[in-house]
Amino acid sequence: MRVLILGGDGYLGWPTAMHLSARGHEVMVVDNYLRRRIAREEDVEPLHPVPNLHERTRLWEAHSGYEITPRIGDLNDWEFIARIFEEFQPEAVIHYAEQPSAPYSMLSRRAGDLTLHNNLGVTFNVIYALREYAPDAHLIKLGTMGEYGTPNIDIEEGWLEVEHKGRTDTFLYPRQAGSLYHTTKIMDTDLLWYYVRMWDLAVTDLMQGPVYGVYTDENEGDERLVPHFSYDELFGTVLNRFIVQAVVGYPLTVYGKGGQTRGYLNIKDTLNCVNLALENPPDISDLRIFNQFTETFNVNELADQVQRVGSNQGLTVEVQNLENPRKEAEEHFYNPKHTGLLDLGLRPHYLTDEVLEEMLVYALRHREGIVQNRIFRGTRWV
Ligand code: USQ
Repeated sequence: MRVLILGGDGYLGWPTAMHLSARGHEVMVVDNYLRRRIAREEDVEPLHPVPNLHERTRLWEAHSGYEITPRIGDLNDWEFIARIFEEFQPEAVIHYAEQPSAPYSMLSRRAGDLTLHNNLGVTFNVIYALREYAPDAHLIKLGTMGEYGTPNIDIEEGWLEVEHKGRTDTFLYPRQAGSLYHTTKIMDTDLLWYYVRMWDLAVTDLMQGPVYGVYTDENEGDERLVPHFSYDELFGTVLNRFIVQAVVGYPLTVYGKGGQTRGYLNIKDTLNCVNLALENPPDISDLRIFNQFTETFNVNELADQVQRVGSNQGLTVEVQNLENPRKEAEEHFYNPKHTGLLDLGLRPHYLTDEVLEEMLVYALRHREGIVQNRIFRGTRWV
């Protein structure tokens, strides 16, 4: 299949590109290096430098024999995205091309404005490019579990049947995000749902939880192929951050009471989920939604696991409850359904001690590159 990966330089975009390329798909990756630019501006660069996208595709070809075509440009620019779709004629489009950080979106008016315009502008252009150049292509869009927030009832997989005054109908599950970034994902879903109804698009919206890990089947054995690994407050997801903190003896930064529960997944399962969605497309005129995570943990549980496994490795790991810079529920009910991807055949990689050990070993190897001042700056929500 011709698969177009938007945001193909990112933490998940690049591993996805290699994963699908290794399965024999013809892959084009597109990126404007926004993530790299923000990291430079905010001085939050990843654990170690990664090659640019052109260089990565050369390394991949030498490693695997498969070719990936790179394109650098801004998908918010209609002329650029139209050219890409016209040239490549994608049969599937995987859309990661968004500013992915909740704390960054809350940093300043400028950062919020960038997040809003980038995320919605790109999604809108993707919808138009599909209609214009690839109306039969399947769009796989990365959403987030954070679209649902933490409601006091079970979270269904995308949709909720509502009975009201004796009549019933099905609606998008109520959404109430906890950051501007998460709100842009809600707005993306609304845009997609509108155009699915208008233009008969075939869309899968993946509500993904925080991802952890670095190794995938495609990069094991060649560290130049691993994705950028962020441990800073803006771009690092919580478990990746705790691993790096454990390695440098920085007390694990548990925000508030630490009872915040989320659905987590290994980076390997992100790739498997996207692949399953690709291999099992929805019907046209369908917005199919999957909740994409494999296990739930609260922050305290993650900190305890990292502390235990770190201590077994001879590290001194302390845990610190910081005043929460975010505005979020620190103790709450959380029961999200996640059977759709399991029904398609997902076999989860759970968070075992071995997985944590592997991450610790990786971070220890790059210990010299850890800049302590990137770990916590206290970007406040309010
Ligand atoms: N947290 C801490 N200490 C830290 C960092 C985070 O206690 O040092 C807490 C947060 O307050 C939050 C939880 O851990 O309650 C998860 O935080 P996170 O930074 O790992 O995740 P989040 O900001 O929600 O965003 C990440 C990705 C985003 C994705 C989202 C999925 O950056 O792109 O959409 O996870 S979800 O959380 O399900 O919305």
